[in-house]
Amino acid sequence: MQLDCNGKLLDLSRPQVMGVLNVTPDSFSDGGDFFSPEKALAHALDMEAAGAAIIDIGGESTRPGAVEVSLQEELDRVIPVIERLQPRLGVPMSVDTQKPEVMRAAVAAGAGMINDVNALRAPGALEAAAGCGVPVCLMHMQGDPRTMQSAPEYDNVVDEVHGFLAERAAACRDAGIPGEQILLDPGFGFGKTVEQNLALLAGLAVLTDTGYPVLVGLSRKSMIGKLLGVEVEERLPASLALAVLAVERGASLVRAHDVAETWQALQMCIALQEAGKG
Ligand code: 9MG
Repeated sequence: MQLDCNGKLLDLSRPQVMGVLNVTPDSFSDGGDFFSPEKALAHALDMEAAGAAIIDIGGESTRPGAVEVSLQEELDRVIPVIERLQPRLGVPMSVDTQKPEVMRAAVAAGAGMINDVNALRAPGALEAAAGCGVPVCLMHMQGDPRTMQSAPEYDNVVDEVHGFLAERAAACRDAGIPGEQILLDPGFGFGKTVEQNLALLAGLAVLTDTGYPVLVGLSRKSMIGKLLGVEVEERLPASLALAVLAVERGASLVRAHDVAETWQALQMCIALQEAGKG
């Protein structure tokens, strides 16, 4: 399965890594590391060389408690980076944004996918994404980043996340986005307790059975810290384990900070799948 991402292809016939590029001063694990355009560019090229099949570029942190940034600030952070990477990257870029104006400007600058943690619910976002003509990733989030971790509640987290994503996918199709351009994401850590995250991972087949490719973001997330008592910079082994567990349950795309290590882990899943044992 190949997705056309604004002229660059994303091959989802096998699991792939989405490299994280946060052009922010305050993201939870790498805030400030790639805030200057030069550092952002170098990091994106490094992630491509390490095996990333797509680079996800965001200018607004979505960590719990993050403050919103203005439209102009977000544009100023991401658009110059996308413009400069467009001729230099062989792999596509996605733009991590909730704002319709950023979606349009990013795709005009060369981005090939929209990654919206708000599942295109902002006013005008659905229409903007449909007009852009690129694939979209719809993520589930209960609440918003400022409040989402205060007391998340579900009767059945797997059914509720599935129902929400199915409804958003239908809204996308009604707005003219073809089904082949839709990815789903359960939104690990976005308004979920550790137990709810684990239930979602255990029940991931409910999402992969929809036929839409499933993206997961588990890299360095706080559920690892809460379960194991380890700091952000010590979460690589658990992040790799979670990536493999997600791929074993049918995930197609793994959003990760540590691209080389994650790609190495996924290649073992692929080897087993290709040997007919996976
Ligand atoms: C931007 N961002 C941060 N975490 C994420 C996750 O888990 N999934 C997606 N799609 N985007 C994320």
